[in-house]
Amino acid sequence: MTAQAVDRYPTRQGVALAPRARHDPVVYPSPGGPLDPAQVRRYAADGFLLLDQLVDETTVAALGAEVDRLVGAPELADAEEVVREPDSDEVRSIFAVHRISPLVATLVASDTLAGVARQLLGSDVYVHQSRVNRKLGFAGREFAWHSDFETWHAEDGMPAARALSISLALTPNFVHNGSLMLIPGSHRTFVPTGGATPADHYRTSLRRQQVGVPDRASLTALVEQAGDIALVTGGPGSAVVFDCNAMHGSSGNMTPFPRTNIFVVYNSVENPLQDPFAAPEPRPAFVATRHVEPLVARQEASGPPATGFERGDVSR
Ligand SMILES: O=C(O)CCC(=O)C(=O)O
Ligand SMILES: [Fe+2]
Repeated sequence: MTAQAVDRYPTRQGVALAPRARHDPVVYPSPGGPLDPAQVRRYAADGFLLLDQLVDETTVAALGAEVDRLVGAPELADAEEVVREPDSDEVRSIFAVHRISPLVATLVASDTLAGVARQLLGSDVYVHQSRVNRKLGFAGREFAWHSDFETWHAEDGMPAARALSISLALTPNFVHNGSLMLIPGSHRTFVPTGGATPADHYRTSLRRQQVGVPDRASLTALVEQAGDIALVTGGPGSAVVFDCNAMHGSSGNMTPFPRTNIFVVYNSVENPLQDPFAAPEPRPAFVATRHVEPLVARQEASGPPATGFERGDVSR
């Protein structure tokens, strides 16, 4: 057991703590990768970057069929990886989906996705978490505003903000079907949350998060500072890469159109998990991998390289 790192991001201490500046870089030096310098600058400034047409149609169709298969698979019906909606039996999320599906494993390890993570994080990376978020038409409920890093730090023991997520759209992400909202620039501020993490918090938080949600005054300040909220829309195969501390959330889906996305969280191999900083026990491995296994590229799972954020549609 390595010594526990100093807690540079106190949160969930049972008292209100003021937001504080992020201590870690957003982008680390690297020899290069799929992104051009303008894209890297944009990511560093906003805390996210849209990658239009990241994955080709055929691959996306295969992934969509794979998700349908997993949702209907009898052997997964009672699996802990499968999380249902708070008010219905519809499948909301499937966690560790790269462990369950070889097709998703190939995607996750592909240079198209992992190469972006390596470039921005400036090191080898491993998968901290993967999941499909389905957000079915009429049934898909919201995700409250949160910073992923706040949870990963408190509940998983992630010491530094040196991780990112890539969300790949398998269905269209429209303006009205519960697409992801991000607060530009919010990644530079760490917003501690109040309360304390209950035992086995993940069992309820993955359905509807209540602890680890920032207060309204802090959220309002972040939005005022940004001047706006970004809504990430795009067709199947489009993706957004966002920093682990970017403040984000999404509304419920009251349209008939499903919004199915695969989320992959890449953490730097130089940022291994410690004991949780503010939780009684670490969460189980299917929500937070505790074993650092650097990704080795499998066969390429995608088509043309990403060609710039201008073509996508981040509406502000
Ligand atoms: O699916 C979404 O819209 C947001 C999901 C999310 O932020 C999460 O699962 O951490
Ligand atoms: Fe999140």
